Amino acid sequence: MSNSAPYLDIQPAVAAALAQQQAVVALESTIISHGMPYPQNVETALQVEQAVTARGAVPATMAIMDGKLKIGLNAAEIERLGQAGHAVIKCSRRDIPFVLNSGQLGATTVAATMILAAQAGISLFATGGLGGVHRGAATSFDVSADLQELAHTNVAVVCAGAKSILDIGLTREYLETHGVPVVGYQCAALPAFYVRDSGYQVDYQLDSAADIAALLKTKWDLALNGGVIIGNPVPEQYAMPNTVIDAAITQALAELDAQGIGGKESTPFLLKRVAEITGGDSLATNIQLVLNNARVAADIAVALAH
Ligand code: PSU
Ligand code: MN
Repeated sequence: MSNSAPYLDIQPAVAAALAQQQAVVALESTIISHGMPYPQNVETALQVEQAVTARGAVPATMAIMDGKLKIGLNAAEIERLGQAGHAVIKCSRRDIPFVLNSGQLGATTVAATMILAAQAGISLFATGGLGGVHRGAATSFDVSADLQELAHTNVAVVCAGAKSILDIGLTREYLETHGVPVVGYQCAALPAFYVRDSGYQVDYQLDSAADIAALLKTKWDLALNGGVIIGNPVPEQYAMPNTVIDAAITQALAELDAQGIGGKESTPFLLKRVAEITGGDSLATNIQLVLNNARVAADIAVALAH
């Protein structure tokens, strides 16, 4: 049993929805501080919240702020995170107690957002892309803590797959070993963020929010603990050409190597460089896929609440 209640600051609208067992969707904040430039990061975060609300669920953006685990942020708090950008501490599981006790500003990764969501009793979460097994992990040992969290924590993550800055094949193997199902929402191919097809299949395709909610219920009723990945491809009209993305990723990876960047800096560096190399196109794609994931997560949360 955890004793997390004194550490949580749950926004009133989120607390009310949880008390009445209404649909809530968790949202992460590393995507705001480290995943997109200002001011598009703030604009997108607010639009994502509106997309969740429009589908009948309550959004809860997570962060660590003023010595509290924040379950739900207001617009001023989202602005604060977005403006501070890379000055905000990127928090995964490891970082939570330190940043909390120091009173510093922390943004939550997928792993940390799952932890906060689970503490608050939220089981659906929408984001852009997951962390995973990095290319060259056989020697770097760089495997995102997101994958370990999915192995243990009962939160379903709607995402557009993982960027091919990662080794998607090895990421799939890791998830299989740890019993994390990868579901395709209306798709058989696992999406790869900017593109609709990573070249890998999902484990199971499900075509409705109700079917996915039923899967989550069965998994957790059976105490098969851990998360579920719901891959939701970027809408066709916003997908990017494979060649453009592949070239940008190859260049960003070479720069990462040349500069000897590792640890928690790797993913933000790669995200930033890919966005810079591809210019505004990739940012537009990024925004659209996050909005699309928010809608699907809200639909599943509503179905699960019924
Ligand atoms: N991938 C993206 N966008 C992101 C991230 C990953 O396409 O914003 C962020 C998420 O917060 C994810 C984190 O949880 O990076 C993973 O970081 P790491 O690889 O250091 O675990
Ligand atoms: Mn890493």
